[in-house]
Amino acid sequence: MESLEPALDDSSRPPRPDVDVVVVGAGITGIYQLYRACEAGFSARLIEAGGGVGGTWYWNRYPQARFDSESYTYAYLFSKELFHEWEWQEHFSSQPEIERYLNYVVDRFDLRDHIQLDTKVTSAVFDESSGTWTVGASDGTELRTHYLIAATGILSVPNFPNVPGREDFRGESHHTGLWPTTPIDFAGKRVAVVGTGASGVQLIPAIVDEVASLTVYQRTPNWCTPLNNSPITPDEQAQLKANFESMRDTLNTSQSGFLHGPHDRATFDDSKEERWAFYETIWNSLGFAKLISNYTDMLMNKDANAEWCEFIAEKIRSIVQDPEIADKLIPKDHGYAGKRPPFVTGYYEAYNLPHVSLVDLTETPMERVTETGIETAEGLREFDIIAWATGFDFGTGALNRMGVRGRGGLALEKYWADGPSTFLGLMTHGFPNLFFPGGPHGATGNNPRYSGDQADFIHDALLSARQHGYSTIEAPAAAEEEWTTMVDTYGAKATFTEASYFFGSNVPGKPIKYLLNPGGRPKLFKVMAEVVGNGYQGFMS
Ligand code: NA7
Repeated sequence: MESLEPALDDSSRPPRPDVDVVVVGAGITGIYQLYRACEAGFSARLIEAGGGVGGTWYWNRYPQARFDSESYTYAYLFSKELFHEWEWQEHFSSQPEIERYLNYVVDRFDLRDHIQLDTKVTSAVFDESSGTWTVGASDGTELRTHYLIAATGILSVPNFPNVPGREDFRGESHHTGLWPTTPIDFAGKRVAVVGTGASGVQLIPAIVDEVASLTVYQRTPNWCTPLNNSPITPDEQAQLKANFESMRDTLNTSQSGFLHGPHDRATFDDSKEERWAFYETIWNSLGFAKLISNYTDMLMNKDANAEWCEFIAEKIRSIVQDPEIADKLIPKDHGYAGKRPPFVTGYYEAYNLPHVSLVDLTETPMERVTETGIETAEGLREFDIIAWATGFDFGTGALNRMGVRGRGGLALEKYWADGPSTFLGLMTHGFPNLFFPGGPHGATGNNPRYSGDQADFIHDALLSARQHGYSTIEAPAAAEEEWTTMVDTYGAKATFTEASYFFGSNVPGKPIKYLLNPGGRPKLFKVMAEVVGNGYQGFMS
């Protein structure tokens, strides 16, 4: 029988998505976001450039790359069973264990079939008629998705110095953030490490006993203090398990996502003798306690900060035998936490070894890399291996390189040409149904804690849109402006100086803009709660 209905012209129908959700990046945030999407019954795919899962903990596999947040505070807290099953070996676990953990999580929650490895997303184009994104990748993959969640990381695009001849070097050359999966043989090699940020100062003591010679190229020294790592004892293991709920509560409500509590005294409440005794305790404390549990005014009062710095400088002078080298290792351009402070194990001690030398690039700048080594104003030094520990294009690096095109073909990197403009550090106006948990303007401390908060917010928004039949989620321009103004205004007063990569100043030509969230997690929680409390009014259509 003939139909009386007019024939529908297929070409006039908006295209249907292949999946509900595409997540980009299999780091700790992307894996969690994928887990939540699958758990809620969305069809989901995760696309990852690397040959394995782990994100930061896949790429940064240089010797002794490790957490400087306590393992159990960095790990997932969404599943008590998972927390009980995985026994971290160390208070600050190293890359191999972290990579094993993330693989375990992927298998434990049946996520692997949703993950496509070795595939780099090169374009993401929004279609206004259907409210969907078409995601293109290096291998020809093309996938239409309703929601695009770019969990591409804030420290994921390596930064190399713009020094002539870098490609000419005929020895081995590796960036710490792009470290090969096959182990590097350092034994008996002449090695250069360029950069003394958190990565360089972890790598240097890790290889120093193997190499024939080690030359460290330092542009700016950092305030390094001991990590004070140790294995987790069976007693501690039992305590962690017994206290899971209370630990999770503390972490979920803490300002920066750590367990360290604040001190109750200001610096000059104490005599010098009392201060030095307190600093000694702090020096021997775990990781970020040096920042969080220090005197209450250490970050805000210049004189208080200078006292703590003087204590660290004394420590450096007492460890490093050559006074000239010790002096070069003491920062002069910033106080404690003016830049992201690294935590070390045996770093300063390395400079007492006869085969280790320090080249101060402020005295003798790097002129070129040759086929055989590095040439500075003091001459050529020849190497077998150069390790570039020269950092990342922080915050916006990956998002600006992903070929993101929003409404009207607007290029994200053009929209953000003067610095990012975001709402909650996770969405931006003109790019509907695009989210970037763990992105610029969101970060405030222990990364997985706040990026997990953001992933939960995104997840709840997706559920609400599904429940109420909305197809588009977009930050209103006014909300974005308010958040971005808050970041720019209070970022200018931040403890971190403009020399910190948190302002993007390490990448030549990048706009100097604060890239963290100066309101911290309390501000993130408050504004998220307001949006949810108002039923996402203005966000959904
Ligand atoms: P960082 O902390 O950005 O450190 C990079 C280091 O490389 C730092 O010492 C830089 O000196 C140095 N650098 C950067 N560019 C150059 C050039 N052109 N020439 C010489 N030296 C240079 O990166 P990391 O990988 O160590 O740590 C990143 C994060 O990973 C860390 O904060 C943790 O969250 C984990 P500068 O200080 O700029 O003078």
